[in-house]
Amino acid sequence: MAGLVLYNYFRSSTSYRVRLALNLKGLDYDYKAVNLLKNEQRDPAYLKLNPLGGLPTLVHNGQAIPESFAIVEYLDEVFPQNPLLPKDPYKRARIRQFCEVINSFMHPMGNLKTLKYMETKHQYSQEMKEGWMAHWLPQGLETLENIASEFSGKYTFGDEITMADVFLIPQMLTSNRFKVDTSKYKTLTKIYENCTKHPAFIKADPFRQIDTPEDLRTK
Ligand SMILES: N[C@@H](CCC(=O)N[C@@H](CS)C(=O)NCC(=O)O)C(=O)O
Repeated sequence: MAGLVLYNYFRSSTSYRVRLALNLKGLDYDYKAVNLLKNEQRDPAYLKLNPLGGLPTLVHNGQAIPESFAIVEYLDEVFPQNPLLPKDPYKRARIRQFCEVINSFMHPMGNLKTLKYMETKHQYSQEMKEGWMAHWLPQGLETLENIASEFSGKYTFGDEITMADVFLIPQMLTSNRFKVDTSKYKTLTKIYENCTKHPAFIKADPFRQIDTPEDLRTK
């Protein structure tokens, strides 16, 4: 088990990124479920590991690492098998750019705390939340599509899976969940179809985790 413990939630897209990185590297880990709907991410014990109360947190040999971007990079450094970044510095920079569009621009727009705030302070209905997402997410998806159409092969950057795919697939799923039409992004759709056939992606799928509720579980 290499002393790896992952605090995560089946539906959290940032958790999904880290499950993907672990699976792609063939690493076993102890799955600790933190239920976002029960606000368990605000429990004082969890806040000691992750002061912003976000999922996921990886604990490796007793040391906690919050933030999925930092975790994925850490795993890639400590477990070099099946690298998630190529050697070429230019491509590495463009992959990080691609991941940043997702991590810094797209993900915060749909984060639970963002949408909860809109709901409680500004009386946002589900329809208004979908309108909010329909405004912001296509801007990110458009940028991702342009980058992917420049670099893609079977996956986002050529024919090897990289960190870009680890960030992209969870965000595509979130976009679809908020009824943002991703089918018009042809390159991203092709990559999504290729990735989701891969065993590491099947194993990390939100609808196949130990904390996936029965009614959402893939049969
Ligand atoms: N930038 C952080 C974001 C962490 C984050 O906020 N994750 C979401 C789940 S996808 C969460 O835990 N939200 C809890 C909340 O909004 O209260 C990361 O990549 O790890």
